[in-house]
Amino acid sequence: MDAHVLAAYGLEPQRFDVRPFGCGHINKTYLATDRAGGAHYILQRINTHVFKQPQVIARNHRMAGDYLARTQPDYLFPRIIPTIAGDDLYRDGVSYWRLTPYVPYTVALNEATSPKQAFEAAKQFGRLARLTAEIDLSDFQPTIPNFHNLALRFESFERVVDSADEARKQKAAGLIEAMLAGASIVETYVALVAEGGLPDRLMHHDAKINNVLLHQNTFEGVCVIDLDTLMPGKIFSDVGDMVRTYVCPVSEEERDVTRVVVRDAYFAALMDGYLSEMRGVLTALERELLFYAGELMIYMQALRFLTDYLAGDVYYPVTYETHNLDRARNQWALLTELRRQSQLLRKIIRECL
Ligand code: GN1
Ligand code: MG
Repeated sequence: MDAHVLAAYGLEPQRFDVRPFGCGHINKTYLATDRAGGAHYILQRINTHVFKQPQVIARNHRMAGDYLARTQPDYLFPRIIPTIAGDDLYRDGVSYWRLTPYVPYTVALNEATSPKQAFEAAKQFGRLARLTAEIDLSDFQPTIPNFHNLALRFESFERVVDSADEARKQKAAGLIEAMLAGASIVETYVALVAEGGLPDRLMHHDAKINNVLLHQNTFEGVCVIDLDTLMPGKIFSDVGDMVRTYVCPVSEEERDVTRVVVRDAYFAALMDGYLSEMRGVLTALERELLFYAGELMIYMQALRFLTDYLAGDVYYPVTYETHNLDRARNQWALLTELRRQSQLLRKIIRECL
């Protein structure tokens, strides 16, 4: 990272230590630490192949921040820090940068290791949704159009199955079959959207466990981070990604699928945490979809990884040849486990409601 990026924010480059931070796939994230102690910042370079209009990210983030500062001044929401020129993004040739405060004494976990962590993390996403339940969404735009549109994701998958490299197709044959056979999830999605009964809400759209900061000692929830897909959406996006990433003891990177299991106590804790904020806000239809949300988002993530494997790894960074295929297999195993336990998990949801 070049020194002039820090300088654009009025930070003296020679005072700061800058290191890569976190494990996001899409943007490049750095932690900038003042060597003399004191300030820490998160500096992010936005991936403009994925986010074609970075100004939309800044705008949504700014509008949500302004609204929350006005209506909930005590709520911790990491707002954008403007450049000294007063801009929300710093443009450096073809790159766009965004600066936010780093919250000290916190951790982001890649896997939950206690139900309390799942409860606390889910509560943070629930709180964000509750506090913005009344926000006027008409000025918010999608930062990635059709991001969680399962019908379109499925179409892209079908297209790539037709055009993919034969060797990759062979390797993935069993999973391709399974994904095609699992398309009833897509039909349910299409029917739901056609009915039009689901309200639009300001959703985070990447409610992974590592996108919440917890207090490093007590694991109490502190705030949500990674606000680049904050945009109008449906309830299943955030609930589904929480199920996808909180209930399993291993992350989507795990290659040994026998370790991919669903921990019902974590499922209960996350539902309880989310509903402790959103119980009174959800509509009847949304309540009915709490289990389906997990199926939908896990299936979609498997589809996205498999599509990328068949397309030749053009979206998710990989470190070895079958990386995306292994991720897809991991997600498929998770979906299978979730469905195997569906009766118990649905009962848990009823009890939490
Ligand atoms: C990407 O970049 P990161 O790691 O925050 C992706 C999410 C996926 C996730 C899977 C913009 O998120 O949708 O769920 O990887 N973000 C984008 O780990 O595609
Ligand atoms: Mg993200």
